[in-house]
Amino acid sequence: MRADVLVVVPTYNEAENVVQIAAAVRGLGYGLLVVDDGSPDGTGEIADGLAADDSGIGVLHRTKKEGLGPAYAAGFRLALEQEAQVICEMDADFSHDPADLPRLIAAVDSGAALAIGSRYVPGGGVENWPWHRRWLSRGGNIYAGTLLRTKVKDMTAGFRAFRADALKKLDFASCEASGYGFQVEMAWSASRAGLEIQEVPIIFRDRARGTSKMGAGIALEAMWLVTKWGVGNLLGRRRA
Ligand SMILES: Nc1nc2c(ncn2[C@@H]2O[C@H](COP(=O)(O)OP(=O)(O)OP(=O)(O)O)[C@@H](O)[C@H]2O)c(=O)[nH]1
Ligand SMILES: [Mg+2]
Repeated sequence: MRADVLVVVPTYNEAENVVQIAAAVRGLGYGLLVVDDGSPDGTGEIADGLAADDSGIGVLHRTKKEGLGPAYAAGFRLALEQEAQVICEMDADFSHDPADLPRLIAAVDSGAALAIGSRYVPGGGVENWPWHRRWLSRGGNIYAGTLLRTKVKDMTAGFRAFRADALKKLDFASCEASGYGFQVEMAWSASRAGLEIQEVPIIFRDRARGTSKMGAGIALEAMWLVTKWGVGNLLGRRRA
């Protein structure tokens, strides 16, 4: 049991995955917080049913779908209020293997402020993703890494563990991005704050059940914001 660890899982129409993902997290002995944006398929109600039988599960209901960023920001606020010491991010669709959570948490236990489950360090990778998703993810990461001048190889990764005191230093409530640009924004903030970031290799697998929420709008938002931050940073450096 690790009552000090809370795994935050955002959900939107994950009725086919939420029971199994909850069982996997609870089986590892970690607390679970589901952040559901009023899923029309009843994910939130299913999660409520699980929470009624297990005090280690919490459900945060939000009224409308606002994207990953605001869902995580609300989840982080609650996690810190509840005094969790290690706060994890994980998708509900098993693209992130819950069995990798102990390695992420171990990295934080041994000193990292932020552990990122990374596809782009030796030992990491992607399985059964279509070529256009691979290209988008790889290209997006190279673009973000170059423009933002960070050493983090997988900026868009959504499988993470934060030490609570490190998370408190990051102004997650003011993040601009609502899609996976949020992940880039958080990794960049952590890097600028001088926090110790450790990338832990993971294999990312395409979802087996349920439908993707990823769309062109999310990718464009991330690209636009990275460009804006990168250019702003460059001008700021020149002025300094
Ligand atoms: N609360 C909330 N969760 C969301 C929202 N959008 C996506 N999610 C969840 O965030 C996680 C990642 O979303 P996915 O749809 O799997 O996006 P993705 O992993 O980039 O896309 P795929 O690889 O195609 O599955 C999943 O657990 C989703 O249910 C949202 O607007 N609100
Ligand atoms: Mg997914």
